[in-house]
Amino acid sequence: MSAPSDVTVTLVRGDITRQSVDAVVNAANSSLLGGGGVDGAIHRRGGPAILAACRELRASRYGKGLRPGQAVATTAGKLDARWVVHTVGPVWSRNEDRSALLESCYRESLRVAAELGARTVAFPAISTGVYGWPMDDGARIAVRTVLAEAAPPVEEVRFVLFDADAYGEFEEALAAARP
Ligand code: AR6
Repeated sequence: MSAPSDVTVTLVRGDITRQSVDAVVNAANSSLLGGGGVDGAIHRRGGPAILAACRELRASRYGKGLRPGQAVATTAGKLDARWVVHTVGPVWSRNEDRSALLESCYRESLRVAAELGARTVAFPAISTGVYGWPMDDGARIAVRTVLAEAAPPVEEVRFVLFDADAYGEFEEALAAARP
């Protein structure tokens, strides 16, 4: 699979809440009301405006919560970004192949970001923390889906990886996807 020629995929090691981009993707949970990991960090640094917007979404369109694979945008509050796109990754299962849901997280987040007019989008490694997805497989799915789906107005997709292991797995996945 080849990337649309005008989309750049970059890898950065660091904290996604420190990125200066149009859209920051959050690895949220169905409640949309915050949690640990990336979710906790985004709400902490972004401030209460994000939680207020999430509460409004729960009261209006997502009374039953956001389902795994779905994505929805809010303000980015005090982050150096215009929007946070919240998506809910699948919990890893040894017995059931849930990779279509993980693909859907990346695809739907890109769709929501593009609809808003985002040109730069930062992703964490969705589901690879609390939700237990193996990093090598999570990286392959992330890279494959983004290369296939990212399209204008999105110009740059930046994977922001927290540690050296995650960075290495994404580097390998990217090299394998476009030799
Ligand atoms: N910047 C970039 N990556 C990070 C950061 C950060 N600030 N913090 C953690 N990571 P996780 P999930 C990495 O657990 O697996 C929350 O409680 C982390 O090392 O944030 O999708 C939600 O509310 C890992 O590789 O998300 C849900 O309940 C990756 O980001 C649940 O966790 C994702 O880890 C979602 O679990």
